[in-house]
Amino acid sequence: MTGNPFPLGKPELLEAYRKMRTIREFEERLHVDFGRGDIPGFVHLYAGEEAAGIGIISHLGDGDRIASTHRGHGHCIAKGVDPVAMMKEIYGKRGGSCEGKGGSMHIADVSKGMMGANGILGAGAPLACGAALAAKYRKKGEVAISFVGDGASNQGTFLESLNLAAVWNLPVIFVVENNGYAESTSRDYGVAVDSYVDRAAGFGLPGVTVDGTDFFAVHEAAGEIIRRARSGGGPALLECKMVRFFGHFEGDAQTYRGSGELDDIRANQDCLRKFAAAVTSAGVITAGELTAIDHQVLGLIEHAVVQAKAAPLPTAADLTTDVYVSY
Ligand SMILES: Cc1ncc(C[n+]2csc(CCOP(=O)(O)OP(=O)(O)O)c2C)c(N)n1
Ligand SMILES: [Mg+2]
Repeated sequence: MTGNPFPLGKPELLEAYRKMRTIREFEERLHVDFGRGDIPGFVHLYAGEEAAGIGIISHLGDGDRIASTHRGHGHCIAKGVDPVAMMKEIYGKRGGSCEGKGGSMHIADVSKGMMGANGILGAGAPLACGAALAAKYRKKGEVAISFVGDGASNQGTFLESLNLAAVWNLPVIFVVENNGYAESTSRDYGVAVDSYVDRAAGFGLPGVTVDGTDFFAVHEAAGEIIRRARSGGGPALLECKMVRFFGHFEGDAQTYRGSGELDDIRANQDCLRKFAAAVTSAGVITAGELTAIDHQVLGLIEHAVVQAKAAPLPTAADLTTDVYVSY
Protein backbone atom coordinates (compact mmCIF):
# COMPACT_ATOMS: atom_id res chain seq x y z
CA MET A 1 0.00 0.00 0.00
CA THR A 2 1.40 3.37 -1.01
CA GLY A 3 0.43 6.67 0.62
CA ASN A 4 -2.91 8.26 -0.19
CA PRO A 5 -2.33 10.93 -2.90
CA PHE A 6 -5.95 12.16 -2.74
CA PRO A 7 -7.28 15.07 -0.71
CA LEU A 8 -9.89 12.74 0.83
CA GLY A 9 -9.39 9.91 3.30
CA LYS A 10 -10.30 6.34 2.43
CA PRO A 11 -13.73 6.44 4.19
CA GLU A 12 -14.67 9.59 2.23
CA LEU A 13 -13.46 8.06 -1.03
CA LEU A 14 -15.52 4.92 -0.40
CA GLU A 15 -18.56 7.06 0.43
CA ALA A 16 -18.15 9.12 -2.76
CA TYR A 17 -17.96 5.91 -4.79
CA ARG A 18 -20.99 4.44 -3.01
CA LYS A 19 -23.07 7.52 -3.75
CA MET A 20 -21.98 7.73 -7.40
CA ARG A 21 -22.72 4.02 -7.82
CA THR A 22 -26.11 4.48 -6.14
CA ILE A 23 -27.04 7.16 -8.66
CA ARG A 24 -25.79 5.03 -11.57
CA GLU A 25 -27.73 1.91 -10.55
CA PHE A 26 -30.83 3.92 -9.65
CA GLU A 27 -30.83 5.35 -13.18
CA GLU A 28 -29.91 2.10 -14.95
CA ARG A 29 -32.83 0.42 -13.17
CA LEU A 30 -35.25 3.23 -14.05
CA HIS A 31 -34.20 2.89 -17.68
CA VAL A 32 -35.21 -0.77 -17.63
CA ASP A 33 -38.40 -0.31 -15.62
CA PHE A 34 -39.53 2.66 -17.73
CA GLY A 35 -38.97 0.59 -20.86
CA ARG A 36 -41.25 -2.09 -19.39
CA GLY A 37 -44.00 0.49 -18.94
CA ASP A 38 -43.89 0.32 -15.13
CA ILE A 39 -43.33 4.03 -14.53
CA PRO A 40 -45.79 6.87 -15.22
CA GLY A 41 -44.80 10.30 -16.51
CA PHE A 42 -41.54 11.66 -17.86
CA VAL A 43 -38.09 10.58 -16.69
CA HIS A 44 -34.74 12.27 -17.43
CA LEU A 45 -31.74 10.23 -16.30
CA TYR A 46 -28.54 11.59 -14.68
CA ALA A 47 -26.34 8.56 -15.50
CA GLY A 48 -22.89 9.66 -16.71
CA GLU A 49 -23.03 12.92 -14.74
CA GLU A 50 -22.49 11.49 -11.24
CA ALA A 51 -19.02 12.94 -10.60
CA ALA A 52 -20.39 16.47 -10.81
CA GLY A 53 -23.31 15.94 -8.46
CA ILE A 54 -21.25 14.10 -5.86
CA GLY A 55 -18.06 16.14 -6.32
CA ILE A 56 -20.00 19.32 -5.50
CA ILE A 57 -22.66 18.21 -3.04
CA SER A 58 -20.22 16.21 -0.88
CA HIS A 59 -19.03 19.62 0.37
CA LEU A 60 -22.50 20.48 1.69
CA GLY A 61 -24.43 19.88 4.90
CA ASP A 62 -28.20 19.78 5.50
CA GLY A 63 -28.21 23.56 6.18
CA ASP A 64 -26.90 24.24 2.68
CA ARG A 65 -29.61 24.33 0.05
CA ILE A 66 -29.71 23.23 -3.55
CA ALA A 67 -32.13 23.93 -6.38
CA SER A 68 -32.11 21.17 -8.96
CA THR A 69 -33.35 20.63 -12.51
CA HIS A 70 -35.62 18.29 -14.47
CA ARG A 71 -32.63 15.85 -14.40
CA GLY A 72 -32.62 15.82 -10.62
CA HIS A 73 -32.33 12.24 -9.30
CA GLY A 74 -28.55 12.47 -8.92
CA HIS A 75 -28.74 15.75 -7.01
CA CYS A 76 -31.37 14.26 -4.68
CA ILE A 77 -29.31 11.15 -3.88
CA ALA A 78 -26.19 13.28 -3.42
CA LYS A 79 -28.05 15.55 -0.98
CA GLY A 80 -29.15 12.60 1.13
CA VAL A 81 -32.75 12.08 0.01
CA ASP A 82 -33.81 8.49 0.74
CA PRO A 83 -33.61 6.41 -2.48
CA VAL A 84 -36.56 4.27 -1.37
CA ALA A 85 -38.77 7.35 -0.93
CA MET A 86 -37.49 8.62 -4.29
CA MET A 87 -38.33 5.36 -6.03
CA LYS A 88 -41.84 5.40 -4.55
CA GLU A 89 -42.23 8.99 -5.73
CA ILE A 90 -41.17 8.12 -9.27
CA TYR A 91 -43.60 5.20 -9.26
CA GLY A 92 -46.29 7.67 -8.13
CA LYS A 93 -46.91 5.92 -4.83
CA ARG A 94 -47.84 6.89 -1.27
CA GLY A 95 -44.79 7.12 0.96
CA GLY A 96 -42.85 8.79 -1.83
CA SER A 97 -40.85 11.96 -1.12
CA CYS A 98 -43.95 13.98 -2.13
CA GLU A 99 -46.48 11.23 -1.30
CA GLY A 100 -46.50 10.15 -4.93
CA LYS A 101 -48.04 13.36 -6.18
CA GLY A 102 -44.95 15.00 -7.68
CA GLY A 103 -43.10 12.33 -9.63
CA SER A 104 -39.60 12.43 -11.05
CA MET A 105 -39.44 16.16 -11.76
CA HIS A 106 -40.70 17.38 -8.38
CA ILE A 107 -38.76 15.38 -5.81
CA ALA A 108 -37.98 17.59 -2.82
CA ASP A 109 -36.88 17.12 0.79
CA VAL A 110 -36.51 20.41 2.58
CA SER A 111 -35.14 18.66 5.69
CA LYS A 112 -32.11 17.73 3.59
CA GLY A 113 -31.79 21.17 1.98
CA MET A 114 -33.08 19.75 -1.31
CA MET A 115 -35.48 22.46 -2.48
CA GLY A 116 -36.71 20.48 -5.40
CA ALA A 117 -36.18 19.16 -8.87
CA ASN A 118 -37.91 21.52 -11.30
CA GLY A 119 -39.62 21.05 -14.64
CA ILE A 120 -39.18 24.70 -15.56
CA LEU A 121 -35.77 25.46 -17.02
CA GLY A 122 -33.88 28.17 -15.13
CA ALA A 123 -36.46 28.30 -12.34
CA GLY A 124 -34.04 27.06 -9.70
CA ALA A 125 -31.60 29.98 -10.01
CA PRO A 126 -33.82 32.63 -8.35
CA LEU A 127 -34.81 30.09 -5.67
CA ALA A 128 -31.14 29.54 -4.87
CA CYS A 129 -30.63 33.31 -4.67
CA GLY A 130 -33.47 33.46 -2.13
CA ALA A 131 -31.94 30.65 -0.07
CA ALA A 132 -28.56 32.38 -0.26
CA LEU A 133 -30.06 35.69 0.87
CA ALA A 134 -31.60 33.91 3.87
CA ALA A 135 -28.24 32.26 4.58
CA LYS A 136 -26.54 35.64 4.46
CA TYR A 137 -28.92 36.94 7.15
CA ARG A 138 -28.55 33.80 9.27
CA LYS A 139 -24.75 34.21 9.30
CA LYS A 140 -24.02 30.50 9.82
CA GLY A 141 -21.80 30.18 6.76
CA GLU A 142 -24.42 28.30 4.74
CA VAL A 143 -24.44 28.38 0.93
CA ALA A 144 -26.94 27.67 -1.83
CA ILE A 145 -26.29 25.96 -5.14
CA SER A 146 -28.27 26.31 -8.33
CA PHE A 147 -27.83 23.56 -10.90
CA VAL A 148 -28.65 24.46 -14.48
CA GLY A 149 -28.09 22.75 -17.83
CA ASP A 150 -26.28 24.28 -20.80
CA GLY A 151 -29.65 24.87 -22.47
CA ALA A 152 -31.23 26.41 -19.39
CA SER A 153 -28.23 28.70 -19.01
CA ASN A 154 -29.81 30.84 -21.75
CA GLN A 155 -32.95 31.49 -19.68
CA GLY A 156 -33.50 35.06 -18.52
CA THR A 157 -34.11 33.84 -14.96
CA PHE A 158 -30.62 32.39 -14.86
CA LEU A 159 -28.92 35.48 -16.27
CA GLU A 160 -30.87 37.82 -13.97
CA SER A 161 -29.90 35.62 -11.04
CA LEU A 162 -26.20 35.94 -11.89
CA ASN A 163 -26.58 39.70 -11.75
CA LEU A 164 -28.62 39.70 -8.53
CA ALA A 165 -26.17 37.37 -6.82
CA ALA A 166 -23.26 39.62 -7.75
CA VAL A 167 -25.06 42.83 -6.73
CA TRP A 168 -26.03 41.36 -3.33
CA ASN A 169 -22.78 39.39 -2.91
CA LEU A 170 -24.77 36.24 -2.14
CA PRO A 171 -23.26 32.93 -1.00
CA VAL A 172 -24.59 31.14 -4.08
CA ILE A 173 -22.84 28.98 -6.67
CA PHE A 174 -24.24 28.49 -10.14
CA VAL A 175 -23.29 25.11 -11.53
CA VAL A 176 -23.69 24.75 -15.29
CA GLU A 177 -23.98 21.06 -16.10
CA ASN A 178 -22.81 21.22 -19.68
CA ASN A 179 -23.62 17.84 -21.22
CA GLY A 180 -23.43 19.20 -24.76
CA TYR A 181 -27.14 19.09 -25.53
CA ALA A 182 -30.42 20.80 -24.75
CA GLU A 183 -32.83 18.06 -25.79
CA SER A 184 -31.48 17.48 -29.35
CA THR A 185 -29.85 20.91 -29.84
CA SER A 186 -26.10 20.90 -29.48
CA ARG A 187 -24.57 23.38 -27.08
CA ASP A 188 -22.33 24.79 -29.79
CA TYR A 189 -25.40 25.75 -31.81
CA GLY A 190 -27.46 27.08 -28.91
CA VAL A 191 -24.98 29.02 -26.76
CA ALA A 192 -23.15 32.00 -28.26
CA VAL A 193 -20.03 31.97 -26.07
CA ASP A 194 -17.51 29.14 -25.97
CA SER A 195 -16.77 29.52 -22.29
CA TYR A 196 -19.07 30.01 -19.34
CA VAL A 197 -16.17 31.69 -17.59
CA ASP A 198 -16.61 34.56 -20.07
CA ARG A 199 -20.34 34.64 -19.46
CA ALA A 200 -19.79 34.80 -15.68
CA ALA A 201 -17.24 37.59 -16.13
CA GLY A 202 -19.88 39.62 -17.96
CA PHE A 203 -21.88 39.63 -14.74
CA GLY A 204 -18.92 40.30 -12.43
CA LEU A 205 -18.61 36.71 -11.17
CA PRO A 206 -15.53 34.50 -11.10
CA GLY A 207 -15.97 31.34 -13.17
CA VAL A 208 -14.19 28.01 -13.43
CA THR A 209 -14.50 25.23 -16.02
CA VAL A 210 -13.71 21.65 -15.07
CA ASP A 211 -13.88 18.18 -16.57
CA GLY A 212 -17.15 17.06 -15.01
CA THR A 213 -16.29 13.41 -15.58
CA ASP A 214 -13.32 13.75 -13.22
CA PHE A 215 -14.57 13.56 -9.62
CA PHE A 216 -11.32 14.92 -8.23
CA ALA A 217 -11.26 17.96 -10.52
CA VAL A 218 -14.86 18.80 -9.66
CA HIS A 219 -14.33 18.23 -5.94
CA GLU A 220 -11.29 20.48 -5.81
CA ALA A 221 -12.80 23.35 -7.82
CA ALA A 222 -16.12 23.18 -5.96
CA GLY A 223 -14.37 23.07 -2.59
CA GLU A 224 -12.53 26.27 -3.33
CA ILE A 225 -15.52 28.30 -4.48
CA ILE A 226 -17.80 26.93 -1.74
CA ARG A 227 -15.22 27.84 0.94
CA ARG A 228 -14.99 31.33 -0.51
CA ALA A 229 -18.77 31.74 -0.55
CA ARG A 230 -19.04 30.50 3.06
CA SER A 231 -16.60 33.15 4.23
CA GLY A 232 -18.36 36.07 2.53
CA GLY A 233 -16.41 36.00 -0.75
CA GLY A 234 -19.59 35.95 -2.82
CA PRO A 235 -21.02 34.02 -5.75
CA ALA A 236 -19.25 32.08 -8.49
CA LEU A 237 -20.04 29.97 -11.52
CA LEU A 238 -18.73 26.44 -12.05
CA GLU A 239 -19.05 24.82 -15.47
CA CYS A 240 -18.81 21.03 -15.50
CA LYS A 241 -18.25 19.53 -18.96
CA MET A 242 -19.96 16.19 -18.87
CA VAL A 243 -21.80 13.49 -20.79
CA ARG A 244 -25.23 11.94 -20.46
CA PHE A 245 -25.41 8.20 -21.06
CA PHE A 246 -29.08 8.08 -22.02
CA GLY A 247 -31.38 10.17 -24.17
CA HIS A 248 -32.79 13.52 -23.17
CA PHE A 249 -35.81 11.71 -21.77
CA GLU A 250 -36.58 8.01 -21.63
CA GLY A 251 -37.94 7.12 -25.06
CA ASP A 252 -35.67 9.55 -26.93
CA ALA A 253 -34.39 7.83 -30.12
CA GLN A 254 -31.24 10.06 -30.05
CA THR A 255 -31.00 10.38 -33.82
CA TYR A 256 -29.03 13.61 -33.28
CA ARG A 257 -26.02 11.73 -31.87
CA GLY A 258 -22.96 11.06 -34.01
CA SER A 259 -22.29 7.46 -34.99
CA GLY A 260 -20.41 5.64 -32.23
CA GLU A 261 -20.88 8.58 -29.86
CA LEU A 262 -22.69 6.63 -27.16
CA ASP A 263 -20.20 3.74 -27.26
CA ASP A 264 -17.36 6.22 -27.00
CA ILE A 265 -18.70 8.05 -23.98
CA ARG A 266 -19.48 4.79 -22.16
CA ALA A 267 -15.99 3.47 -22.95
CA ASN A 268 -13.91 6.59 -22.43
CA GLN A 269 -15.84 9.12 -20.37
CA ASP A 270 -17.38 7.04 -17.63
CA CYS A 271 -16.77 8.99 -14.41
CA LEU A 272 -17.19 5.88 -12.26
CA ARG A 273 -14.62 3.91 -14.22
CA LYS A 274 -12.24 6.86 -14.05
CA PHE A 275 -12.70 7.11 -10.30
CA ALA A 276 -12.21 3.37 -9.82
CA ALA A 277 -9.06 3.37 -11.97
CA ALA A 278 -7.60 6.30 -10.01
CA VAL A 279 -8.17 4.90 -6.53
CA THR A 280 -7.19 1.30 -7.34
CA SER A 281 -4.05 2.19 -9.29
CA ALA A 282 -2.96 4.42 -6.40
CA GLY A 283 -3.36 1.42 -4.13
CA VAL A 284 -5.76 3.23 -1.79
CA ILE A 285 -8.82 1.04 -2.44
CA THR A 286 -8.95 -2.49 -3.84
CA ALA A 287 -11.15 -3.64 -6.71
CA GLY A 288 -12.73 -6.07 -4.25
CA GLU A 289 -13.80 -3.25 -1.95
CA LEU A 290 -15.47 -1.48 -4.86
CA THR A 291 -17.20 -4.67 -6.00
CA ALA A 292 -18.56 -5.19 -2.49
CA ILE A 293 -20.12 -1.71 -2.66
CA ASP A 294 -21.55 -2.49 -6.12
CA HIS A 295 -23.36 -5.52 -4.67
CA GLN A 296 -24.71 -3.58 -1.69
CA VAL A 297 -25.99 -0.83 -3.98
CA LEU A 298 -27.73 -3.31 -6.28
CA GLY A 299 -29.44 -4.78 -3.20
CA LEU A 300 -30.61 -1.32 -2.12
CA ILE A 301 -32.03 -0.51 -5.56
CA GLU A 302 -33.84 -3.85 -5.77
CA HIS A 303 -35.28 -3.20 -2.29
CA ALA A 304 -36.41 0.28 -3.40
CA VAL A 305 -38.18 -1.10 -6.47
CA VAL A 306 -39.89 -3.87 -4.48
CA GLN A 307 -41.09 -1.29 -1.94
CA ALA A 308 -42.25 1.08 -4.68
CA LYS A 309 -44.22 -1.61 -6.49
CA ALA A 310 -45.87 -2.78 -3.26
CA ALA A 311 -46.81 0.72 -2.04
CA PRO A 312 -50.40 1.92 -2.56
CA LEU A 313 -51.36 4.65 -4.99
CA PRO A 314 -52.56 7.97 -3.56
CA THR A 315 -56.36 8.11 -3.21
CA ALA A 316 -58.79 10.78 -4.38
CA ALA A 317 -58.90 12.04 -0.77
CA ASP A 318 -55.12 12.62 -0.91
CA LEU A 319 -55.63 15.20 -3.65
CA THR A 320 -56.25 18.04 -1.24
CA THR A 321 -53.50 17.19 1.28
CA ASP A 322 -49.97 18.65 1.14
CA VAL A 323 -51.20 21.54 -1.01
CA TYR A 324 -50.00 24.27 1.35
CA VAL A 325 -46.90 24.21 3.56
CA SER A 326 -47.26 25.30 7.19
CA TYR A 327 -44.40 27.38 8.58
C1 LIG B 1 -38.86 27.31 -19.52
C2 LIG B 1 -38.78 25.99 -20.24
N1 LIG B 1 -38.59 25.98 -21.57
C3 LIG B 1 -38.53 24.79 -22.25
C4 LIG B 1 -38.68 23.61 -21.56
C5 LIG B 1 -38.62 22.27 -22.31
N2 LIG B 1 -37.33 21.60 -22.01
C6 LIG B 1 -37.25 20.67 -21.03
S1 LIG B 1 -35.68 20.09 -20.85
C7 LIG B 1 -35.11 21.04 -22.13
C8 LIG B 1 -33.66 21.02 -22.51
C9 LIG B 1 -32.78 21.32 -21.33
O1 LIG B 1 -31.43 21.24 -21.69
P1 LIG B 1 -30.31 21.53 -20.64
O2 LIG B 1 -30.65 22.74 -19.83
O3 LIG B 1 -29.03 21.52 -21.33
O4 LIG B 1 -30.43 20.32 -19.60
P2 LIG B 1 -30.18 18.75 -19.89
O5 LIG B 1 -31.50 18.19 -20.31
O6 LIG B 1 -29.17 18.64 -20.95
O7 LIG B 1 -29.73 18.20 -18.59
C10 LIG B 1 -36.14 21.82 -22.67
C11 LIG B 1 -35.99 22.75 -23.78
C12 LIG B 1 -38.90 23.68 -20.16
N3 LIG B 1 -39.04 22.58 -19.43
N4 LIG B 1 -38.92 24.87 -19.52
MG1 LIG C 1 -27.69 19.95 -21.55
